[in-house]
This record gives sequence, C-alpha cells and structure tokens, in this order.
Amino acid sequence: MNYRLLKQEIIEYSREIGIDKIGFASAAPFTELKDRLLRQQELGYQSGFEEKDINKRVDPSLIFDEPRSIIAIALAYPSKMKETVKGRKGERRGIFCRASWGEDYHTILRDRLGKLEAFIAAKVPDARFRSMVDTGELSDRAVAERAGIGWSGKNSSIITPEFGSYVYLGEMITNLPFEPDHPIENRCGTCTKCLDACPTGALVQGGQLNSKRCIAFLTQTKDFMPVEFREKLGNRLYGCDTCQTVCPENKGMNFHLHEEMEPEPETVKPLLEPLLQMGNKEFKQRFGYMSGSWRGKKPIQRNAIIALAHFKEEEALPSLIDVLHNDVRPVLRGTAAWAIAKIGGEKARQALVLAISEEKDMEVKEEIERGISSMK
Ligand code: B12
Ligand code: SF4
Ligand code: SF4
Repeated sequence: MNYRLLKQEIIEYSREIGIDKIGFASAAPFTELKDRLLRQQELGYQSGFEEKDINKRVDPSLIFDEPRSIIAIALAYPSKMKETVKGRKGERRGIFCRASWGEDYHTILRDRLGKLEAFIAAKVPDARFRSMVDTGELSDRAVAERAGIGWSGKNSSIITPEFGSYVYLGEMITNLPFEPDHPIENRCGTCTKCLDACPTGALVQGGQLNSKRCIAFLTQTKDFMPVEFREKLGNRLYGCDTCQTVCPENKGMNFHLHEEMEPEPETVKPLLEPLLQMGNKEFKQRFGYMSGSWRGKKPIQRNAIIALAHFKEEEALPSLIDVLHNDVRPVLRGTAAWAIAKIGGEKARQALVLAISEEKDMEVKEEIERGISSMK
C-alpha cells in the first residue's frame, strides 16, 4: 500500500466532505500530557468531565490494538450570527456560547469521521479505526497540537492560523502507518489578553486552567453556584467565550461553512423569563438538538435566574417570586431568593420574608436569610 498517496487522497476527500483542516500524528504515548494531567488532578483543577483513567488518556495502545497513527480533524464554526435579536428592559435575553450554536457538534464531526472511515475502508479492507469527538478517552487538543492543526494557546484552546480557535476537534486512531505532520509554531508571544480578560481568574497562567473557576464549567454544574461566581456570570446560560473573543488571533474569524452550525437567534439568545417555567418537553423540543442542552434544563434555568439578577430586572420579580414559592427544586428556589434580593425593593423583601416562614430546606432557608440581611 502506498500510504503517502493514500494520505494525499484522504486530504482531498476530507475537503469534499466538509472537513476544514486535517492533520496526521503518530500514535505514540503522550508522555508530556501525563505529567500535566497528574498535576492538574493534584491541584483539583480538573472539571470532572474528562475521562477518569489518565493512562487511557495518554496511551492510545491501551484503547486500540496496535495503533499506528491518528488522523485529527477540525471544523470551523461561526463566531457571529447573520441575524440577531436584542434584549431590552422587560425582555432580557441570555446567551449560549458559540460552541453550542446550531446542531450538536458531536453529531456533525462524527458524521465526517464516519465518512472518512468508509472512504479509507474501501481502499484498505483490513484498516481498523476508532473515531472520537470530545467524549473519547484522548485529549482532542493534544492530538490536534501534535498533528499540526493549531498551537496550544495561553487561553488553553487550539488556535489554527486559518480559522482562529473557533474550531471543533475530533480524531481517528488507525492501524495504518501514515507519515506524521509536524506541530506548528506558537504565535501567542508576549500577549496576555486572555489571561487579563478572564472574569474569574480561571487561567492560572498561560495554558493552565483551573476548571473549577471557569465559567464554561460553572454554567454546567447542577448545584448551587458559589456566590462569588454568580456575580461574574452575566447573562451566560451555557459556556463562556471571553478568552476567545479577546484573542487577536480570532480577529475577523467568522466562518459560515456548515449549514448545520448556523445559530437560530431565538434559541441561542432566548428570552430569560419564559425559561423559568419551561417544561421538559418544550425544553427538549427547543434546545435538545444543541450541545448546550446535554446537562438538561436545570442548570440553564438556574443561570437564567442569575442573569435576571445581573440585569436587575424588576419586571421579572413576579416570575422569580413564583419560583421561590413553588419550584420543587431547592437549587432554583435558593437561587431565586438570591436574585430577588439583588433586584431589591419592598416587594422583593416581602416575598423573601414570606418565603422564610414556609421554606423547609436548610440550604434554601440560608439563601433567603442571607438575601434579607443583604437588603438591610
Ligand atoms: C473537560 C473539558 C472542558 C472543561 C475543562 C477545559 C480545559 N481547558 O481543560 C471545561 C468545562 C472548563 C471546558 C470548557 C471549554 N471547552 Co472543553 N473540553 C473538555 C474535554 C472533554 C477534555 C479537556 C481536558 O482533558 N483538559 C485537560 C487539559 C490539562 O488538557 P487539554 O486541554 O486537553 O490538553 C492541553 C494541555 O494539556 C496542554 N499542556 C500539556 N502539557 C502542558 C504543559 C504546560 C506547561 C502547558 C502550559 C500546557 C500543557 O497541551 C494540551 C494541548 O493543547 C475536551 C474534549 C477532549 N476529549 O479532549 C473539550 C474541548 C477541549 N473543549 C472545547 C471547547 C470548545 C470548550 C469551550 C471553548 C466551550 C465554551 N465556549 O464554553 C470552553 C473553553 C474553556 C477553556 N479556556 O479551555 C473544545 C476545544 C476546541 C479548541 N479549539 O481548542 C474540545 C477539544 C472539544 C472538541 N472536541 O472540540 N472544556
Ligand atoms: S472560558 Fe471564560 S471563565 Fe473560562 S477561562 Fe475562558 S474567559 Fe475564563
Ligand atoms: S489572547 Fe493572546 S495569549 Fe491568549 S491565546 Fe490569544 S494570542 Fe495567545
């Protein structure tokens, strides 16, 4: 088999099926990554969404029999909406991060990797593959970096010279010995814009993230959000783009190459208040196709409450008071108490005083008490 020729054919085919960048890497263990992951674990900086077994994360031979190379792919997503909607007083809106715009990227990238597998299998009958996007054992970024897709930025994202960091990553381990590509030069230089702009100081130093402080992570938790971070959330409902939007390498990067990735303005910037009363069925219908819905509706609703407080949206008090009195989920009642106190005013105070006499949950009671005393 002429693998050099096959590699060329794969590159050409990848363009035909809407893969924006492709690179080839060796399947050798990611030794440097292992130390990094262990250190992150020690420091408690991991999010908990990663594969737990660090050995599997860094050694492809533990998850694939005799791996010879890895094919890495990247697909560029838009950074600006073609049409948008604007929130205003009485009609405030939240925002889903760009990586959640359009159809779930896992589906889109798996489709491309599946097509690539079929193309290679037709040429090499004994080829074996294992494709993954996000949820696999490997670090998609470490693979992409090794395959020359982009460099590892100080904001910890993979940045491509062609599309900036607004790219999704995926890869395929194979038993075929493709010649590897080379990592590309890191262009961050002396820039520190992402570190300076991060609202929570989650980027401890260039390339090192404390996930527990990262808003992208915090928007996905299901429990109470620590008060310190509620103040920083703004109107984010899912994810955070700040360390990417400030990056000079993303300037002018806005690619609309895939119809499936086009955002629906009403969905990615939804009105906040109606979210509070939304049932499961409606949530699934409206948001179920997006990657940002994977944690269910509770975190999104909690974040919507925090966003209403951020806007000091007095018009939303009746809806928030309704949540405080009637929602069955303590996290939502307690967060509503906090938001009501933030918005303030006599009506807010009265609602909190009434709620404290009814409330049975200790954590919610504390939230209400803290809210009342913050208003004095
Ligand atoms: C867990 C996870 C998260 C966590 C933790 C993120 C993080 N930075 O570690 C949270 C929930 C916070 C998160 C947020 C986001 N995520 Co995420 N996430 C993942 C996931 C599942 C694992 C990442 C991981 O293992 N991190 C651990 C760190 C330590 O390793 P790593 O970043 O993978 O690898 C790099 C470092 O180890 C570094 N490194 C290694 N050794 C050393 C040594 C030194 C000294 C230094 C400086 C660095 C360094 O180099 C590696 C290559 O860049 C991956 C998918 C996957 N399976 O890989 C997606 C993934 C990284 N996420 C992605 C995206 C899009 C995001 C968000 C932009 C979404 C959003 N808008 O909210 C944010 C970005 C936040 C940020 N600043 O990173 C994309 C990244 C695309 C890209 N261009 O880089 C991925 C690859 C998913 C995908 N398949 O497309 N994510
Ligand atoms: S995603 Fe947001 S919170 Fe997380 S590191 Fe980037 S700017 Fe900071
Ligand atoms: S903002 Fe500057 S330092 Fe941060 S990733 Fe972009 S170029 Fe690198």
